[in-house]
Amino acid sequence: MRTLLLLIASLVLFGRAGVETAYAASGECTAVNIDYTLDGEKYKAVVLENSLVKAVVIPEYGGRIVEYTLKSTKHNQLDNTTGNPGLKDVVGEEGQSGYSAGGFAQLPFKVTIQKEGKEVILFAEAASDNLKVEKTMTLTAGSTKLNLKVKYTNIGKETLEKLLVRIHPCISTGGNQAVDDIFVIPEPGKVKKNTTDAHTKADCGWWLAFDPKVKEMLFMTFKPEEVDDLYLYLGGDSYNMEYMGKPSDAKKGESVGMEVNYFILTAGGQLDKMLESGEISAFDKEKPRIKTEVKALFENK
Ligand SMILES: [Ca+2]
Repeated sequence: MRTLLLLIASLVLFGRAGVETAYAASGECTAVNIDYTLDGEKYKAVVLENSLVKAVVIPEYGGRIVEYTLKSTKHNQLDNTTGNPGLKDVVGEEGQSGYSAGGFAQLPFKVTIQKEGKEVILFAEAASDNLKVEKTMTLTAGSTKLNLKVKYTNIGKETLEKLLVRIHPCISTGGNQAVDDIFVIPEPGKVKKNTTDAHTKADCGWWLAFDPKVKEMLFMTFKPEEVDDLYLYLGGDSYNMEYMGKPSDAKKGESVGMEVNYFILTAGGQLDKMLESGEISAFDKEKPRIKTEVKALFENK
């Protein structure tokens, strides 16, 4: 039954190839196939869309997300201008080379749309000799939230040691690169701002980037138990805000994974609603500090 449903979903999806983005009415989330050109290369891409945001995924190019765009301003919050564009994930031994580190960011992924309506869920999968990667990207009606789950499973015979997942987005908050962007990286008892390249222990479950000129914020949440290290990397006018997972051994059949959320805010007041509704969940201890930091940025304090 599941196979049949997936087949139908694929037919529906690919039956609409070539269509430009669909109008996504309020309360509705859609997935549409489009032709997409990036750095002179032509790709088949999938657009996930609701009334507020759209996300463009290129299955054949590592299943990477190359656009996370606020529709009201048309600002893509991801940087597409680097040699390794958009948001991708990799796994490796301690995050370095070995196993297929980086390789999955280039491989073609098989993509299925699992759901459209109140939310749209894109499932992408690919495999190497000893690892299978599965990822799920979800947009929810009436929210800017982009939820991403990645899971790497050992499908070989040998135990893979110290597997470490990295989620690696090239970011351009407010639709342009670093220039004046402000980074807020909380640690217990303190908050770092305007930092240069930094590794920070991932204890608090959130961090953000803010563009003070256009007043757009990329607010990010994650599960501290899955993340060892937050890595802010500034490269010229481009930057990454990278998640480094906790290294863990994976026996045959075992998995390592990570779940993260991205939000786009254009006013401080939006945050209160998101916290109240549970859209930004957990972090009760952190809520007062999140409110203070976000408000101060939007009010230019
Ligand atoms: Ca910016």
